[in-house]
Amino acid sequence: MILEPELKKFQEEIRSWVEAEIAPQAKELDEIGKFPFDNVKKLAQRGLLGVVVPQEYGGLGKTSRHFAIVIEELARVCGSTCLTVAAHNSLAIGPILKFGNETQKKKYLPDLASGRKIGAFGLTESEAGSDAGGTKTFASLNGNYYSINGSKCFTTNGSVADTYVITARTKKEKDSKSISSFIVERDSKGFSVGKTEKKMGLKGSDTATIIFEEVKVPKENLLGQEGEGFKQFLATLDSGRIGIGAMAVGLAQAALEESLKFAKTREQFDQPIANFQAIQWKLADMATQIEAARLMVHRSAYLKDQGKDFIKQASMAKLFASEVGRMVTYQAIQILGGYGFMSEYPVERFYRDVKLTEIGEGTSEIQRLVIFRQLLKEKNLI
Ligand code: COS
Repeated sequence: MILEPELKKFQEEIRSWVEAEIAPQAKELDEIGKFPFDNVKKLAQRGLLGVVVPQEYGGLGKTSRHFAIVIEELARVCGSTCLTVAAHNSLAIGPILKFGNETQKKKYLPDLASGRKIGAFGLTESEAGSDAGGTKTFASLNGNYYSINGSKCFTTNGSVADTYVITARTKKEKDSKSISSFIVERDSKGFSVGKTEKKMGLKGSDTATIIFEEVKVPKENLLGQEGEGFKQFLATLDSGRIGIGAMAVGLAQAALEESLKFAKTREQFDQPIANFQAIQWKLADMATQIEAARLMVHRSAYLKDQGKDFIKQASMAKLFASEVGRMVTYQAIQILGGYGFMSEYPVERFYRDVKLTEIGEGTSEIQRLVIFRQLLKEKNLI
C-alpha cells in the first residue's frame, strides 16, 4: 500500500521503534503470560497511549490512520502489547474524548494519554456479550451519587487499569434508552477485581472480571446524559473495530514475513521450498489478502477522520481483516510445516493471537449483522 509521505515516515519510525523496544519481549510475554508493564512505560514515553488525543489534553493529536499504523506495527511484533494499547486508546480514551464534557476531558485525558493511568472499558457481562444491551449492572441515583452494583467480565486491562468507562442500566426496562455510561476510578470503595483469565492467545494482555458492590460514583462522572450509553458504546465499538482490523493486519503481516523468510531458506528435494508453486501461490494469496484488508482498514479510518459515516466500513474492515488474519496465520503454519507447529517459531503464536480479532469488539456474526443493517439503510450501495 502506498502511504502519503508523512504517514510513510511515521510508519517507518514506529516500525523501527517497536522492533527495537517491543519485539524482544514478545515471546517471553506469551510464554509466561505476564502483563507488559515495561512496554506500557515505554509506549507512554513515546506518546502512543494517547495517539488521537488532542495535544491540549496531552496526546499526540494524530489521525485515525496514524492510530491504525501504530496498532498494525505493534501487532506485527507483539499481539499482547498491541491489544493493551488498542483497548486503552479506543475503548477507554475513545468514549471520554467523544462523549465527555470539558471537565471530564481535562480531568481524565491527560493522565490516560501520558500513560500515568491505564484505561479499560467495561461492557461485557456473563449474560451480555453480543447482546451487550442485556447488561444487568445497575446504577441508581442517590442525591449526588450513583450507586453501582454488578460485574463485567473479559475486561481487557481489567486488573491493571486505573480508569474505567463502564455501562450500567439506569432504568429497569430492557430498551436501548435504559443504559448509561460512567467513568469509574479504581480506588472507589466497593470496586474490586475478580477472576483474571487464562487465554488461548494474547497471553500477556490482561483480561479480568471487575466487580462493583455499592460503588459510589459522583453524578459528574456520567458520560453525556442518562440513557445515552447504548448508542455511546455502539459508537465506541465502531471506532474500536478499526483498531481490531489493524491488529489482524499486523499479525497477518508478521506471519507472511516469517513464511517468506522460511520458504527462501528451508530446503526440501534439494531446493528452497519457495521454488515450489504450491508455496508460491500460498504466499501470493496471503500478500494479496493482507493488502486488501489493510486498504479497508485505512479507508474506514480515513472516513472517520473526514467526519463521514464509517460504521459499515469499520465492520467490513474488521470482519475481512480478522478472517484474513486467521487464514494467513493458518497458512503460515502450513508453510513452516513441523516448525510452524513448534513454539520455537512465532507463527503458532500469531495464529493463537489473531483468533481474538474474530471475536472481540463484536464477533464476525455481529459484524455481518451490522453490515446488513447498514445496507438496508443505504440508497447508494458504494
Ligand atoms: N452508533 C450509534 N447508534 C447506533 C449504532 C451505532 N453504530 N447502531 C445502532 N444505533 C442506534 C439505533 O439507531 C437505535 O436507535 P433508536 O433506538 O433511537 O432507534 C439504537 O442504537 C438501537 O439499535 P438496534 O435496534 O440496532 O440495537 P439491537 O439491540 O437490535 O442490536 C447490535 C445492536 C446487535 C448491533 C449491538 O448490540 C452490537 O453491536 N452488539 C455487539 C456488541 C459487541 O461488540 N460486544 C463485544 C464487546 S467487546 S468490548
